[in-house]
Amino acid sequence: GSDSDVVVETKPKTKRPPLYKVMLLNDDYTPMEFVVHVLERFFGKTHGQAFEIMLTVHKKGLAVVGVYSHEIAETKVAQVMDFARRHQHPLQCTMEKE
Ligand code: TYC
Repeated sequence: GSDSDVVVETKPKTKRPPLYKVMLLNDDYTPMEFVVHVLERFFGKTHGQAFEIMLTVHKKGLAVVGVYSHEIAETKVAQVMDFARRHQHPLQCTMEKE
């Protein structure tokens, strides 16, 4: 009967894909100009933005440089790590789920 009817509402689940923060880590050896170049080349930053972010990493130890889907984040990390390795700089780039 209507007394015992139970209505269970279901939420329409629109799943957004998880996002990943891509971060640069500070070190004592990578030249500042190289980091600025990386931020311009791989993250589409202007020279001014790139310089500011580089200084943040230098002073604080790390900074988020962009937020992307898993596949794009992985590509950015691989591109930066390869570019740094080819230039023999110890620059590290990592990603983390937001
Ligand atoms: N600390 C480096 C230096 O003094 C510069 C630097 C900045 C290195 C940011 C890495 O992600 C980095 N030459």
